Amino acid sequence: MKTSTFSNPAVISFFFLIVGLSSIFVSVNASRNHIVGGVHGWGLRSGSYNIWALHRSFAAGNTLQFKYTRGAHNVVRVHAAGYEKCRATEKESAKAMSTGSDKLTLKKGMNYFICSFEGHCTAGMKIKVHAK
Ligand SMILES: [Cu+2]
Repeated sequence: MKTSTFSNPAVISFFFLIVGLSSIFVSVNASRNHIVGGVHGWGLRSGSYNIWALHRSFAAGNTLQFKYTRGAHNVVRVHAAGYEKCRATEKESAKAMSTGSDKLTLKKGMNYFICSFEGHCTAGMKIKVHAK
């Protein structure tokens, strides 16, 4: 008697195992959190945050966590122009994060963030990240 490959219980179990493992992998990947600047966090320092970002890969749905002393900085999601000019629009500023431990979810494509405290962005508190 010939049995179809797809009615074989071992094949079916293997199939569901693979589906299960892939979904676990996808959810782990989506929930990945990146602490901006690593142990140095988000602050005034020498060097660009884009160099930190260069050595990492980011996916849409990942989060960037900005850690700093509350009241010393903030985080504002801006557009490309705001990133270049170090200037957030009124609408963007209204959504500024300032808890000292802010998590922002990456959108597919380029994501731009700055600190909107006077002079901080021009001093280097800006980051752009490409999410796959
Ligand atoms: Cu700042």
